[in-house]
Amino acid sequence: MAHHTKTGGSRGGLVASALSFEEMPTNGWTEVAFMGRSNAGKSSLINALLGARVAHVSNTPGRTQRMNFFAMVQWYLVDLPGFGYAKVSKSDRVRFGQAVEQYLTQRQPLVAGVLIQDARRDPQEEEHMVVDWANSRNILLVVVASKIDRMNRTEQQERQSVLDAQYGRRVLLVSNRTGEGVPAVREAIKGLGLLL
Ligand SMILES: Nc1nc2c(ncn2[C@@H]2O[C@H](COP(=O)(O)OP(=O)(O)O)[C@@H](O)[C@H]2O)c(=O)[nH]1
Ligand SMILES: [Mg+2]
Repeated sequence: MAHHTKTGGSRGGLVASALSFEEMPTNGWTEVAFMGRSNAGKSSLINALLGARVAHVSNTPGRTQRMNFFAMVQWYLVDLPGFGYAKVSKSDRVRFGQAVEQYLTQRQPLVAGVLIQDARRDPQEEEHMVVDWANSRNILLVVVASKIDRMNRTEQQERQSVLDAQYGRRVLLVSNRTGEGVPAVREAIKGLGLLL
């Protein structure tokens, strides 16, 4: 018992699955929000980062509708619902949209975001909104483009320069399948002063 640290033992543990502020942790740990379109590979990236299957990987878009708080070493990784819930009813879409919007605009411990998109796609309105949100709240944003294992090297280089130009920043290309590029995402998070 004595040689186990409390934080180390619970690393990656789901501590809250929230629909509103009342259900969120109250101890003030820094929060990093993971965002992306459904099916972008967000849960897979979280699992690749933590080296464990903590986040639910689903083939059904929109199944993760709650804001899921995973305990890291004195910070929370927050897995937000994906944008574009194709199979969720319109009222659910509105409700969860508002809850997430309130979280993104008002949550005090939230200092950074990780936006994940499929590297083969161009950013759409939702991705641009995330960039605008981060700029307006002075939130540090890491942009990750997934599924590069689906492209050859030439295509990867082409998408790297196109996405860098579209986002106006360096986009981190990853494969959650092979793990390529994942260490760079880990380093970016550590660069925020957070232990991972
Ligand atoms: N080939 C490939 N498939 C991926 C990658 N990341 C995720 N996927 C697949 O894409 C689908 C959606 O992934 P998931 O992590 O659930 O996406 P989420 O909806 O954004 O959380 C699943 O079938 C994953 O196995 C990747 O880097 N490469
Ligand atoms: Mg998911």
